[in-house]
Amino acid sequence: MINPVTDEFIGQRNQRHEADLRSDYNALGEKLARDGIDIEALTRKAQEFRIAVPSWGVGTGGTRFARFPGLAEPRHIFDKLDDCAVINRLCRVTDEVSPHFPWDVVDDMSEVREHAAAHGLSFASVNSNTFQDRDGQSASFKFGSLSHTDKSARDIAVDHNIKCIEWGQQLGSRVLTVWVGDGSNLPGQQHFTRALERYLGSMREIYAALPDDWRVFIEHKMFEPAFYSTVIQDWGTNVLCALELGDKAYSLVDLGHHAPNVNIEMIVARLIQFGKLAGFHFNDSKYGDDDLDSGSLHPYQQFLIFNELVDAEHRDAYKVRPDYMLDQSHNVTDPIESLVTSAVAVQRSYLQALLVDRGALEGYQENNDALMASETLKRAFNTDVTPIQKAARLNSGGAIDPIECYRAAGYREALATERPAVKGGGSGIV
Ligand code: PSV
Ligand code: MN
Ligand code: MN
Repeated sequence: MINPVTDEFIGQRNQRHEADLRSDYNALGEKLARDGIDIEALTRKAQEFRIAVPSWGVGTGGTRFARFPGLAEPRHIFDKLDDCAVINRLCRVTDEVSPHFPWDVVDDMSEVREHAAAHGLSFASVNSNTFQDRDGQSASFKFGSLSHTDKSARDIAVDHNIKCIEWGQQLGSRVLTVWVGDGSNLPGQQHFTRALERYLGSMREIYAALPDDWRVFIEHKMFEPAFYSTVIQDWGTNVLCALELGDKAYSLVDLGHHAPNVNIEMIVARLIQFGKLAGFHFNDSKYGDDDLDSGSLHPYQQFLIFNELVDAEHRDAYKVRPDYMLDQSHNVTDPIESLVTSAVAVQRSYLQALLVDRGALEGYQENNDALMASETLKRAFNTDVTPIQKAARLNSGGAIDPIECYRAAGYREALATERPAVKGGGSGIV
């Protein structure tokens, strides 16, 4: 495989930006020092930050209407890992990949693990797919999977999740994420209680198959592909199921899986308080599960979520630290560029949240000074931490300007012959 995005190439491109970065970094360092903040300590935090990328995110996404594949689309998990390696090489915060099964299954999974390791990548949570039928499947998921009325369909779904754990073990993962598309399209179609009982029955079987050091993450979603009701519709049902299953079950928050205007940062605070926050699928949205690039529409909401996360770190409130992952669909951009930009956008929210003066905020909260409490958050949010992020990438061997570097390298063009054009069409509603 030809890969022009080499460490050497990145180093050469960085030379063009180093002088500007040094002066921006020094200016920000002086400004932060006046508030008693050490820019070097923040830069180390930026370098330690990690967020996983989804294997499915590196392929061009689609809508219900069409899919328009780009140049050099990845053909299989090995190509996907090559693309993930480029993302990590540029931004140096995405050294974990989250695979989706059966999309990413091959005969010998040890080859997948070795391929990833050769790129310095390892595996985050594994995701099960019971929202699509396989060829020749004996009972369909059309009316649900883990909650289906037909036991034989439920058994196929349970069995698939158990296989996902086994594939995950071969990859060195220790988390299974379960999202089901189960639900109903018309009032009366489904008995709410019985459907959830069936779901819990299936999940108990999966839970029993978890190895000792594994956890299971439950993902809720308000609608789509079911449009009237979903079995795990919100964080309430999610956390009730996690409590019902036991200590290895946690609730995962995908930002796009809520009604518009829901106070997601407050959900995060509640899940932390009761020790049930699994982690996140980051993305952004305007209307529903739009899967837009993280921080592209609601950077303040993303910052407020990180404000809760950093507050929990500060209070030493975690039993287990939450996992961060991107879960996006890239329909009109190069997925590599979107994933790099999004990883940087999430890292930015984290750094801004680290800037919050927690002592002052607590004082304003205790004294009911609403205006100054809000200003304390905004002061942190309005600080441009870009020089810290650039310096962190430079220190870790990444690109100061990752998109400029990626475009200059001509990665897609170099791979165009090896990865022939694929046809568009079809529906890609998930
Ligand atoms: C569903 O909308 C979802 O967010 C779940 O995480 C799936 O696993 C993922 O998208 C990919 O289809
Ligand atoms: Mn998701
Ligand atoms: Mn989603």
